[in-house]
Amino acid sequence: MSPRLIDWSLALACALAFVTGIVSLVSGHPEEWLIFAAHGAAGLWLALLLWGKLRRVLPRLARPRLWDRRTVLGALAVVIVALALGTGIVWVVGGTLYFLDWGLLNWHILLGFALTVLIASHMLARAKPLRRRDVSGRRQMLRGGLLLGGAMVLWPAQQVIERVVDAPGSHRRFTGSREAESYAGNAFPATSWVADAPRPISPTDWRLRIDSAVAVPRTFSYDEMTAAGDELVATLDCTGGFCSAQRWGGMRVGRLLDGVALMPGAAWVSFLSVTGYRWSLPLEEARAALLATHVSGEPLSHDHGAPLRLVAPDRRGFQWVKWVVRVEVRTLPDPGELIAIHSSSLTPEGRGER
Ligand SMILES: Nc1nc2c(c(=O)[nH]1)N[C@H]1C(S)=C(S)[C@@H](COP(=O)(O)O)O[C@H]1N2
Ligand SMILES: [Mo]
Repeated sequence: MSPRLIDWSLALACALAFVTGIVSLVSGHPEEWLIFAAHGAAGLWLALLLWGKLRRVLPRLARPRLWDRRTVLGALAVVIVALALGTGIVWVVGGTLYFLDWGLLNWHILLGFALTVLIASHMLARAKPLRRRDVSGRRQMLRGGLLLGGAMVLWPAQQVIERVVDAPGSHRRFTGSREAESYAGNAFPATSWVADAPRPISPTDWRLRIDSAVAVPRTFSYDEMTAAGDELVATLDCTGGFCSAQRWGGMRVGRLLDGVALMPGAAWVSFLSVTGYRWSLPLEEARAALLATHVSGEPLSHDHGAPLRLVAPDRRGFQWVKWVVRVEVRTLPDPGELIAIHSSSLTPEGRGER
């Protein structure tokens, strides 16, 4: 393959890995498995292409006298690609590694962002346009096609081999997450999206308020929430890489909404934490979700969001708002929630100061 074709294929593979990686963070429904498969295949494609690229640039990299600023950028990109691929591969084969308190998947996500920025700037500094002869010639097209086809065959092959040899990584969920402490009450890991760490909330003083697009705002006490006695089996699946199936207990959001009169146009339901963290669901999906006070028979612990947390089946863990104090019925979606989940740990409540 011509150097230019390799470079443009690398950029395309990286773009594909980046886009599927971002989409995978908000994918939790089993029907969305293809996103995760495409992400895996994009990574394998990147790995195959990288090998071709390295064969070309290694001689130059080995002689520092030939380096210029762009070489340094390129070398850095190679190191980051290797780390991004490496963290993904080690995760898939079942490895565990913590560095500076962060697990493999969190590093993988960070490296993916860094890589995309680097490749984009490397392409701006160094990329040359594709010429007709870069994309013609049977041998060259065959090789390019083989690499792409190879990646698409390697992905399922790797899944099968892993299962046959029962590799430690083969028990992943389709999202890549590893099962932890299912149906064992509060024993599963607790985590925050950024660093939310509010003070414990006393259930006796606590009230849930439901307002906005409702005729008359209303509050619910902890006892009213538990008295509903609704149950839902659902799997919490954190993008950090663990998942846990539980029998959640509390009140169905549908039951909660039936307790107020919705205004015409009500279409979204937003769940707000005492820290300012919030996430919303379309009305119909929200009705089927649960506001949980209990997990597999135990009252929720503080770390898991007591007195009340959202259980949103087939949504990723970061959408399962903890320490819920308010439900806002909305007529429009809430783009601000994307900022709120990143800034909530800066509020006095999020830092546990109030
Ligand atoms: N208020 C609030 N809710 C939150 C978070 C947070 O940081 N603040 N983290 C989310 C993330 S990223 C996950 S994976 C789950 C984790 O729930 P757990 O701690 O019970 O395992 O809670 C979600 N709910
Ligand atoms: Mo998470």
